[in-house]
Amino acid sequence: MSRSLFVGQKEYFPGIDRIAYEGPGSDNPLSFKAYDQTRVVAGKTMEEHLRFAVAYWHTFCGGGGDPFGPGTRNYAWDTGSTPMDSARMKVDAAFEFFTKLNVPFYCFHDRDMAPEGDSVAESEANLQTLVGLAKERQDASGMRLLWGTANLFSNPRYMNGGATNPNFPVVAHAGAQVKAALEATVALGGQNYVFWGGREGYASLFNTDTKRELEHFACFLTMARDYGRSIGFEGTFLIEPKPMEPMYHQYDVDAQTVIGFLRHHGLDQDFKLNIEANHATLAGHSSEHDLQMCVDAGMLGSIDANRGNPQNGWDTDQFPTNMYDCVHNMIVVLQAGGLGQGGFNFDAKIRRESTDLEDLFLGHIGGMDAYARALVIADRIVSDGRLEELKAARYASFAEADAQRFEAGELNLSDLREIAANNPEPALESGKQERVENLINDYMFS
Ligand code: XLS
Ligand code: CA
Ligand code: CA
Repeated sequence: MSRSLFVGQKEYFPGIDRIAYEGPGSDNPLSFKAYDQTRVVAGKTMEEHLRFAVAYWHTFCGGGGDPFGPGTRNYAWDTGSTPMDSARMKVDAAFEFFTKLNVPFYCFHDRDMAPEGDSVAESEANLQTLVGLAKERQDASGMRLLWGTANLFSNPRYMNGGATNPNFPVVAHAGAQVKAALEATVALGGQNYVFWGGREGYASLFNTDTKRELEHFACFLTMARDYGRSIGFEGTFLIEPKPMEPMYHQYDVDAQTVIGFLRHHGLDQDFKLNIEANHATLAGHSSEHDLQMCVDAGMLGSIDANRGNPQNGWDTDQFPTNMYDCVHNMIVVLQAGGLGQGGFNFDAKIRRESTDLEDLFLGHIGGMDAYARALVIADRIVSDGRLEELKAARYASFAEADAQRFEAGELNLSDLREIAANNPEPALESGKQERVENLINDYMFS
């Protein structure tokens, strides 16, 4: 084992070496079977396409607790003599993990990295200290920050929301936190800044002025945009939709809701969307649906790669291993020309029953291999072109002169009535759903 794989005095993942690509024939569970970072697919390496990120919160802050019981994992980095001490150890553990996993990016909330202090000033100072350490570790390892964000949902003061809280002093606290988190993101060269509307929503209409809260939200996002730009943040602001959990109703329900909101408030030039697969399914969609809505609007920013559980509607944040979903998502991403400065962030946690240290690696390896395989399959599908041909064939009638005038906005309803009345009953055109589904399976398993 090379000592360069860990930093500081202590090795937090002993016995685990750098995870390498060993190919499909390997039976080493701590190796990549499909993710070969240098392999070129559709003109870019796998690393460039996928831009994988580790989520600081699930991987280093989640011990497996749930509403029915405490955590099942005790981590060595949680044993510092003070919260700041543990936070420093956690940074070292995190960078050891990133280096061993060989992943290029990570994402964090302010409170994942630095403990909250007794005052705004102390919280800011804590964050600056830890960000300084993370910056040193980034410079030494080559790791990059995909996005930063602020946790506006854990502290009890945010129980009724952050930016949309009916109590203005709480809104001010949310502002203070976002200001500091933006500064941290800039200091770490973050490529994006995320707003997930944790408790931006409500439980009862009887006590909530939704119009006012949504206006406050837009006001707050505008201030954040302006402050970010004023301190040199050149990345993309991202909104991450989610329909519920923890709030009964959350304002950022799904992709189309957020797109409409951003456009309505003139924020669509600076903001895009971060689509989490499990949030899309919680909203009653598929993840590829929400991705496609973003692509159609020119607003796909990044992806939180995970999955829910088909047996319930919860936000279980499992690692993505369902190949059909991964392939579908990758088709949308490839057809859109890639994620730009976004990436695939594993907003995923190992199960409460997964108590070995190596399970953290196994979860990420599984997700990375799943998306690497999906990339190869999706590239085959997209470059072969048959799927697109079948799709285009369904719209062939729009090449006709009247249809062209319709698309140009040159017809009115009376014109449509004349066309309908003067032509024979339209022939039934099959949607060919079974044909396209079979085709996808042929690509996946041939
Ligand atoms: C929670 C969200 C959260 C965001 C970042 O459900 O997924 O983790 O990604 O605040
Ligand atoms: Ca989630
Ligand atoms: Ca997420």
